Amino acid sequence: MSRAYYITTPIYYVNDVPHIGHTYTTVVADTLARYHRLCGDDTFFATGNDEHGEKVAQAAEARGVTPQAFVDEVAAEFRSTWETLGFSFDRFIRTTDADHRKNVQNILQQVYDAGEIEFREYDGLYCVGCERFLTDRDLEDGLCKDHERAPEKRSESNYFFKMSAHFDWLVETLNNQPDFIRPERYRNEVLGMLRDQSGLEDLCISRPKERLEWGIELPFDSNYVCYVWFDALINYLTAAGYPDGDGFERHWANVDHLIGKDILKPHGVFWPIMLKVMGAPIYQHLNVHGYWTVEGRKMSKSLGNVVSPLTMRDRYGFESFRYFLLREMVFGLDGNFSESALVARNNGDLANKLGNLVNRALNMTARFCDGQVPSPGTPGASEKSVADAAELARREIDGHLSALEFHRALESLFAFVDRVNQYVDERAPWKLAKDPAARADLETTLYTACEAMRVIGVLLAPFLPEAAAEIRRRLGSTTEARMEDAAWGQLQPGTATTKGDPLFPRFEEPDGAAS
Ligand code: ME8
Repeated sequence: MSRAYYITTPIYYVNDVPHIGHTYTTVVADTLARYHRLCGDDTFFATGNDEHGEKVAQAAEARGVTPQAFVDEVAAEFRSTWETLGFSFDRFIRTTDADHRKNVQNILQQVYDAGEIEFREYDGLYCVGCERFLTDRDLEDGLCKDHERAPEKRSESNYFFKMSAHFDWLVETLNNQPDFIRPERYRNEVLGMLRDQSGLEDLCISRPKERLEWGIELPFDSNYVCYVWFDALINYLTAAGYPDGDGFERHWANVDHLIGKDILKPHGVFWPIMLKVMGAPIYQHLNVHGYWTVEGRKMSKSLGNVVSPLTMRDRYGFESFRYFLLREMVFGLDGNFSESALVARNNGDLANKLGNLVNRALNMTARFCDGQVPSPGTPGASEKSVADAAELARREIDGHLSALEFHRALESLFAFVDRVNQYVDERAPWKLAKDPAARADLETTLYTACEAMRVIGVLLAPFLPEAAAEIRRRLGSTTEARMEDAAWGQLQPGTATTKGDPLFPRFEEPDGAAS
């Protein structure tokens, strides 16, 4: 029986256009979703947009349009970009969706009825960038650390979620489930926040309408709208069909959240406590990745160094960019993007290793075997070692993906590509072709090279779905890949093959890049 699996990305704010950061998280989620589907798991993948809150209201006002018109436009752009890039999401959720608004109101009422929300007077320093009141810890020289601007002094009556009553429970949960938040450094970070609770208090979950109208109205007080984070986190439930949609319970029982380190506190502290209070099962894993810098610098609109996935696609092809993102970043640590590093990865791994293998295996099959997969003779020690290497790659990829080590999974896959290239070099089919007595050896060699390519076309599918499908197509298969197909020896002799263009073009070093 297949296992259920649910993977989420953060829902991105609509006051920005899709960039390398959003693309990275979504590429990782897409890779995991595709891997689980490959393994036959009942997989659900959700992404979307976070559309309420003060920042959005301000951005709409600056553009002279209503918030609804503004979010409709930007959400359409996000969605179409994600579709253009081929992400395989099952639901694109928007927090303005009717089912989501209803869920947020029902949950608020439930939590209020349970006595977990209280009305209080509050004075504090508010950062519009963070959409929350700041504490001393959030400040450096009087400025918000994240947004480098001065917060505003505000005094308001508001509703508070009595979150602090549950901190001890959360510490216990983190201690009992070591992989609840991973990698471990982020679990420790959350434990640190909970230990010295200076940065944590009860959570203000309302905004008076006189200040902000753009949000979901509190069901128990129409003078207020819901705080954007309380609304946004609930998206993960709505997207999977909460409360009684088809498959909701199954998927929710196996949910993996994926986020960047910037939003650790709401996901590591607010969210598990919200789930506990509403009586829903707590998520399985919170997976936290690091931040991309660009040519060694923080990415920002003012520096003009924001990397767009569509620009990268136009310049290098999206899969080359996708490969770079997965191969270059160690999940959990920060990574640096540079076009010259992307070009080096593209030329070195994709064009020279993988592209070259596909190219020569198919060219020689065309030349020496009329384009048909030949019959293998009895496999010798080197054929067996290639078959063993295929199985090792499959096992290693599985282990690395379970540990979120995408770069190592690709290293294992490319170690197999290297092994096959080495095998072809050793067997030198171009020499065997000159000797009629070596015909059986030639056929065994080309069969082995094509079979290895077929297995690569399966194992590569979660990472580079288009290139993988193209490899399988050139070997006569147009069906979706399944993990069972990665077992050695399934390629049928006599299968017609197609040569095709180079799988990955080589690129010149970009102008001005360090060599
Ligand atoms: O925080 N490097 O949305 P957001 C890596 N709406 N990842 C990056 C990145 C970078 N330089 N920049 C952004 C929000 N990201 C909320 C989320 S969820 C209930 C609500 C990615 O548009 C990374 O995944 O600011 C980060 O966590 C997310 O975009 C923040 O997206």
